[in-house]
Amino acid sequence: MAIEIVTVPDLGGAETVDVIELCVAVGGSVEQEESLVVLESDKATMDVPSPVQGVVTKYLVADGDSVKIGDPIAEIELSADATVAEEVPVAAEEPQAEPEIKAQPPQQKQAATLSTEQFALVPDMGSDDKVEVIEIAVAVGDQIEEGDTLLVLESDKATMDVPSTQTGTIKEIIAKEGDKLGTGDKVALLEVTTNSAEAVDAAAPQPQVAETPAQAPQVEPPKPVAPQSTSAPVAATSNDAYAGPAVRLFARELGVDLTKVSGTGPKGRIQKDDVNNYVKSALQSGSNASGGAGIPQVPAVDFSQFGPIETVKLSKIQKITAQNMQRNWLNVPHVTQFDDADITDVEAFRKFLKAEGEKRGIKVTPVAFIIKAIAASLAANPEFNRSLAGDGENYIQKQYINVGMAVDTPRGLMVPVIKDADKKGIWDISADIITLATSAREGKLKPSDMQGGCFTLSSLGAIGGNGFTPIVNSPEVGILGVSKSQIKPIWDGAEFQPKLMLPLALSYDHRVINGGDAGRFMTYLVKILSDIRYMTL
Ligand code: CAO
Repeated sequence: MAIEIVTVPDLGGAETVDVIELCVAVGGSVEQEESLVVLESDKATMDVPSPVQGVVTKYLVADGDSVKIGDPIAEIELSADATVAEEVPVAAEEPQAEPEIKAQPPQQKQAATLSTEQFALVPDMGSDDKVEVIEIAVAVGDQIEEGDTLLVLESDKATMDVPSTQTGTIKEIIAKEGDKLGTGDKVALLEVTTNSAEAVDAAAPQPQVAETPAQAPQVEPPKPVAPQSTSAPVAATSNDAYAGPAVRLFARELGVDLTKVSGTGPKGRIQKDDVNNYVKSALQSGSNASGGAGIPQVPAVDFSQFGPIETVKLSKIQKITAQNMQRNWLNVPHVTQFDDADITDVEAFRKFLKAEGEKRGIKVTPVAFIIKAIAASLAANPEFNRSLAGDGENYIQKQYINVGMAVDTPRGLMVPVIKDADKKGIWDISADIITLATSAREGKLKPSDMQGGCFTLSSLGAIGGNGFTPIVNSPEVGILGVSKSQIKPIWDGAEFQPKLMLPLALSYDHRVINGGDAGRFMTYLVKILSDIRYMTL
């Protein structure tokens, strides 16, 4: 087997530089152009790429060594099919002040646009386990940007977005929901369009997560470029993190924001293991590795140090509910308004219907009247029957009235929808409640039973409590939380009367609903619940 000795290449003017990172373990394989070591002068850091493909059999330098041009760095045993590059450039990056390293000759820029087909792959997940695809986030024909989520994977511990490492168009989606994928599996085929001049400009190698099919045009490997003098960064981005190109590429593949990763290398430089450890700890704490829009993560706690514990798997429904609740809580500016409705007469009427209900085999509970009243209030206050359009420029006014109903089931919270509630009477609504709540508890709801809701009711009346603030079920804009009715003394102008009062809490999306709209909706709802003759109008 042939051995290649890799030496320190032309440093572009610097006399000596320090070795600050050995990128490949001894015995590890290295691709041509993959970083072998990182060197640092007092002005800039440089990755030294391997000129050949092979196995690193020995490093001839150690972390912290000072080296100069021509010094041997490593021994590489060549792969059988390896070819030696004529000249391997140093990719310099991140100068920290005015660089003294001489500029290399500028590359000739070509204005041509290169279009290649590349596979998006599952990035290294830090283990050999396969995890399930729970959501495909793109469709064929979608234009996507680097960083856009392609699909969502779910392990035992957490869900993880797989971001695209390229900007382009989705040609084909290879993965399906329910597939089990592992590191390197194909997700989708992208048509990637690159301005060739930009490609030549880029100091970092092309991301390796995308495979280039044989027939695709090849993009020239990156050539050395002079370190650019940088102006002060405006905001902390991954570009500001202290890491080499190989680590940056690795972090991009995993969707990791490097500004959140602590570096354990010399002078706090972030190394590949630091990124791995960050992802592992994010997965263990059940958080999204990308840090959830910059929101600080709750640290993982070993509760067993305080007493006996049991770790219980979340059901699929519980996990989806958790994601939806967090998404809605973070996206929707919530306001909650409170009132009590006098349902003394409704309750008397409900009891009056009991005998008839027994004949029909339908039990009428207060929930049927509340749903009927919500439907009437939506008709009278159409602001609550809107959703914000995805473009942020429009809202959608719905002309149908479907009311979702939160159902507490042993496997988690489900929200089936009572369709056309405005067109249904109390018997039909009661029958729907029974059918849907039973199906939900038995796990027999169809997807269509849970789609198309305009507004949601969350009733804890049968359980208890004075009030709670429900979370809007976005993209709906309103939700009514109902608590347990109680007899209360209500002043009628002459004396206190015992009245059955129903506590109501209306949460709404303040982007779509104003306080005045909410006040009118609630006042109308209270009025018709207090006197159901209004429901007939
Ligand atoms: N005040 C006082 N009593 C009430 C009431 C209220 N607001 N609402 C219902 N009740 C009574 C009913 O009249 C019934 O009593 P009787 O048997 O004496 O007539 C009893 O409570 C039980 O009602 P129910 O729960 O069987 O049926 P329902 O129609 O009231 O509710 C449903 C159906 C699906 C809304 C309910 O079963 C349920 O799952 N509620 C939980 C919703 C939930 O989890 N919300 C939170 C979501 S966010 O975490």
